[in-house]
Amino acid sequence: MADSFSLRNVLENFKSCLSDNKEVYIKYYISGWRELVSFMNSLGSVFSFISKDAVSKIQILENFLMGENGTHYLTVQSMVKYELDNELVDLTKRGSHPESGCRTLLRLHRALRWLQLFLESLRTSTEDSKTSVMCSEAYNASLAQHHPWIIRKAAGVAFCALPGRDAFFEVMNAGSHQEVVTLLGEALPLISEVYQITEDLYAKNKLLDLP
Ligand code: 1PZ
Repeated sequence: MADSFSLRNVLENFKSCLSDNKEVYIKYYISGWRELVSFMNSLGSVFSFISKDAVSKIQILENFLMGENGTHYLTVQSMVKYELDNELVDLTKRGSHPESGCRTLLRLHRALRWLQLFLESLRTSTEDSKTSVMCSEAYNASLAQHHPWIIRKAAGVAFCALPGRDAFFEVMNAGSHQEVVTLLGEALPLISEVYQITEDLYAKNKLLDLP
């Protein structure tokens, strides 16, 4: 394989995400997503409409982080506070802040729920399990409810192009099947914790339906 994706890198980034006082570092959050995107790209061009959207969202957040107000974008917590305090978020309909950090991160946050469900079903899968089925079940239970019909349709087509379970374990590039399963067992609690902290923060600030 041309690039050096490994599931381990994803794990490392999500591990680095949490600060001592349980804030979520945006830097590692987006690095985790970059790794996932490079993985997805290695699966073929059917997925490029998904990775394009993910990359553009990662880029928006990175621009904030590197920009003149970057110190406010160190963590998800500081971003939410900064953008809300300064009225930089379109709360009910898209207006003058269509690409706020808050609404952009929310899209990735919802996708993280998909990832969590998908990896969990991969971890507990058996030889006759189908990746396409696991993937679409995870999608229907998470992201799908936020997507219009046309995107759900396109996603369904892409899922059919997923490699089978054996090949999928292979491309995760983290050793034998058993080693991948073990690594997933370590990674999932971290991903879940990052997800839950973000979910609670967004719920508390009533940001879960940002347009
Ligand atoms: C390995 C298989 C990959 C399956 C990925 C499952 C996710 C399917 C998502 C399909 C989304 C397609 C395109 C664009 C959607 C956008 O409209 C939405 C909403 O954003 P808005 O329009 O409001 O700005 N974007 C999203 O929901 C973010 C989707 C990010 C998906 C990242 C997936 C990364 C997968 C890693 C694979 C291991």
